[in-house]
Amino acid sequence: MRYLLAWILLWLNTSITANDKILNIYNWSNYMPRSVIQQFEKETGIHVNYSEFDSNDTLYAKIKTNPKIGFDIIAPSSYFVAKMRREHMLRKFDKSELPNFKYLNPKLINGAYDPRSEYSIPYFWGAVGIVVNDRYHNPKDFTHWSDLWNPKYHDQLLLLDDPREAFGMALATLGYSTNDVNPKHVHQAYLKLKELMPNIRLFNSDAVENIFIDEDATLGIGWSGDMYISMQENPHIQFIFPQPRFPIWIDCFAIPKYAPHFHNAMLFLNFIMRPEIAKELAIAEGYSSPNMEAMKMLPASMRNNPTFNPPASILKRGEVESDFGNKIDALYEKYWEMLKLGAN
Ligand code: N2P
Repeated sequence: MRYLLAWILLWLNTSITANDKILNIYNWSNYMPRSVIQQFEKETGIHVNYSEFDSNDTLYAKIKTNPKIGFDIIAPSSYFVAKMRREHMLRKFDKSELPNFKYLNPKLINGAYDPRSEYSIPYFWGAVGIVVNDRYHNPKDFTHWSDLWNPKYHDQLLLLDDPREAFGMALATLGYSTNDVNPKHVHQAYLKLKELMPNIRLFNSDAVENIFIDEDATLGIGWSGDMYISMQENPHIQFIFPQPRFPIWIDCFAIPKYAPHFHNAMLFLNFIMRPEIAKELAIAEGYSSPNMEAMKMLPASMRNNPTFNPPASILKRGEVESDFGNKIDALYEKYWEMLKLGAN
């Protein structure tokens, strides 16, 4: 009996130790280079299981339907941090345990979505804009979102498969704020998007870079950093910040309420805020970093590139996506489904 007990204790101990050395990350597609994960594994001895999603909605649904799914790190945009926090889906942490937090830009922390930065840290931020390949189109023809509605672009557009980005664009086209929650305006935006359907060739969010690089689409909307990376491969790609205004998002890292490896998640958060690592991340992914030290370390060619780092004169037309609350979220969901099903 004593022998059996000792054996069980030994087994329990090894399995606890083994579990301890794991971190399960669920991130946006094409959003972190393998080299950074490997460096974390090497430094800590923690094995990372890494998987990807293509929209906030997918991330949210996955955790809502199965809160104990086992993710330790997730990457909601700021307005989903607000929603998930409200619905008690995130685990609070003490940022004083994250010494590298001090490198973050004060303008990008403590936002309304997480006023005391207790549930999230910002990872990257960027904009939604028009993407044009200048071998096929004259970029000068695209200054306003409404230019995409021109019937001559029949069956040519890539639209991000993302209700918030599509509605943001449609609301701006109608002259409203991209964060307008008036149900009448949201309905008008839906009708406006319906008008655009004949011009849409495909919806996609997780292969946008390659689709534009390979010129499988030559016009559409995209996220700034994905396009910054695409331009390095295909210099005919141009990114335009359209009139009159455009959405800005802040993607964050957070720890789900039932994360099995909380301590490892904290180590990871601190690791990616180390300036050298944040710099490597920005170079690999083409997105602006909230890490001020990392931004200083970047080559001037990147810092001065408006797609990567838009100047204040452009940014003043940007609107940070805000949390709408469940009622408006449901309205978006309904219209988005109707739009994609081609319903009336
Ligand atoms: C990266 C996707 C960017 C996410 N491929 C925009 N929220």
